[in-house]
Amino acid sequence: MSEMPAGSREAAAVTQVDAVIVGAGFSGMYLLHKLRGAGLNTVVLEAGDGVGGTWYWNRYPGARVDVESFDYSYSFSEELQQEWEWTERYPAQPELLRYLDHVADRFDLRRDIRLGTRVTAAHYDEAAARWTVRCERGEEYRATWCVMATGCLSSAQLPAIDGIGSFSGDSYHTANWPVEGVDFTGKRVAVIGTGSSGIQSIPVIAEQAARLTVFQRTASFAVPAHNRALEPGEVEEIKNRYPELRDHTRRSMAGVSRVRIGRSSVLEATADERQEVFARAWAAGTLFGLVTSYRDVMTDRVANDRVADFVRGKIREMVDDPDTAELLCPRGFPFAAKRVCLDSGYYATFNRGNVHLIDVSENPIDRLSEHGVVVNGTEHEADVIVFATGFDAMTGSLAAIDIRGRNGRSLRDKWSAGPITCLGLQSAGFPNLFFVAGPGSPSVLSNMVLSIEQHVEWIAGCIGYARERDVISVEATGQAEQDWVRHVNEVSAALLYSEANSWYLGANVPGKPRVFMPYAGGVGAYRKRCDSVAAAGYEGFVLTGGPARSHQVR
Ligand code: NA7
Repeated sequence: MSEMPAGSREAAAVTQVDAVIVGAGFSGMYLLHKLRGAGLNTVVLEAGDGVGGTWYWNRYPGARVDVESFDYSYSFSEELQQEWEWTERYPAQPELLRYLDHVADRFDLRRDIRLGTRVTAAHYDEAAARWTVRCERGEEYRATWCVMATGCLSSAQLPAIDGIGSFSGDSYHTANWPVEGVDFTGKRVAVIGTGSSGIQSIPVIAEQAARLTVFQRTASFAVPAHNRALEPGEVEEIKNRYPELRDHTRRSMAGVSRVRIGRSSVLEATADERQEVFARAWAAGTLFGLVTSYRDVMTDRVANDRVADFVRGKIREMVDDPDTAELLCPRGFPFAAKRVCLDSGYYATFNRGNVHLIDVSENPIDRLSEHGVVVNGTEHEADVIVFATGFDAMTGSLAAIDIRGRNGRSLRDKWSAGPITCLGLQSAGFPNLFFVAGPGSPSVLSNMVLSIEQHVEWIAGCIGYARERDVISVEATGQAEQDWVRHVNEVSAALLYSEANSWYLGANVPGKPRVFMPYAGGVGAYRKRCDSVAAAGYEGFVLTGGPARSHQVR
């Protein structure tokens, strides 16, 4: 319903709905489907000109998912998972976007998605128990429920390098890639950044470019993807086994079906046994194979070093020039303490004559000049610069919106020393505001689609429970979120994550507080916790009744 009294410009743009969802990626689309099914008048506001979120924006050459397709897909609809045909283990961005477009059409989602609509503010009106959500072009939405489905890696970061505006050639951030693509033929290309986006794009750019110069500040650990087409028989088998596979993934650590955590210690294994186990994990081609090969890879630095040594050995085997190989060998932080990358020809690319690696760990990039990248006084000329420089992860897309809860308190202020949430789902002082895959939930440490589905179902369940009972507001208590934050910290403190400067910790963003943001306790344990909170009538949350029941429900 739109309120459009004649003559009032401000009121003309106000739309009343039951729920506003910010973001039309995997999260926002499924949530729209769920809330609509529960009878809520729901709108999704999406900054992009298409649906797909991460897979709409990250169109850089070589962009691929790093979790196997049959895991990295919705499980909520049996028809959908039976009818969709994944072509590869690790599909590329166009296929993922086709899938998400298909979902939008199949579930008739588009009529409630407003594209090209960037949300700038969300303010809670306590008296009315309603959120007012404002958009860049002035539209306003008022809603009882507001859900930030804004993604963990959606606030792209350009580095703070001097002269960034003075480069006269073309430049692109991997997460803001032009829809029409970029032709690198005959060009001198500079890529800054060697995280996952750099590692995926470099081999593809190298095939086109006349010359490719890679600027590496920190070498990443990458394991082979062994990507390949899925065989028809294999697909059929997976489809037949979906109930069992999905059930396993929901109770697992990382939310993927083919990984089993090793029970023994690296340190107790002989060198030969270790080598055999690592080689098997390497051959499997998954993000999680090595890290789960033994139980102590993420808890014991010496155990972790054995894995790191194995990977360094593999890099030396793959890269012909010994000096380049040494530069590509990650050092100084544990394996998997930064996100592991999947390699589809990355290391081998450095054997090409047109590819050059510049180490900027000791001597950082001085500045960008009109003609290229200056390091240690030397100008490396380029026609195109690609920034594969990552994201203000997990909180960046929330901080970009002026979110104000009870008493006008801003979420940015509340989180100035690090995000504080109850289960990654809510933050006290912000009633009826939910986050999908928020900080404090397994999110980026897991198969994102599985974690998103779990959050969407929990949020929809909570809203349904509240509506059945005339509850007008649901809000995490300060005590519950403190307890949860303590638990999140305890779990990560027992692991090696804090020994690397990663985006998990916000270490890649100047001035960002160093706090480990995701929940490392595993999706199975996390789901149990969320389910028991719900089963206990949303223990740790205050449910406040409407005018007819103005008492506190809990
Ligand atoms: P990442 O993993 O954050 O990688 C960003 C890269 O950019 C990383 O190598 C950074 O080096 C590098 N970087 C950032 N600023 C600079 C400057 N100033 N100079 C040189 N190098 C710089 O982002 P991605 O997009 O690759 O991947 C994000 C996630 O998306 C990934 O983990 C997957 O989950 C999918 P640093 O390591 O900070 O030294």
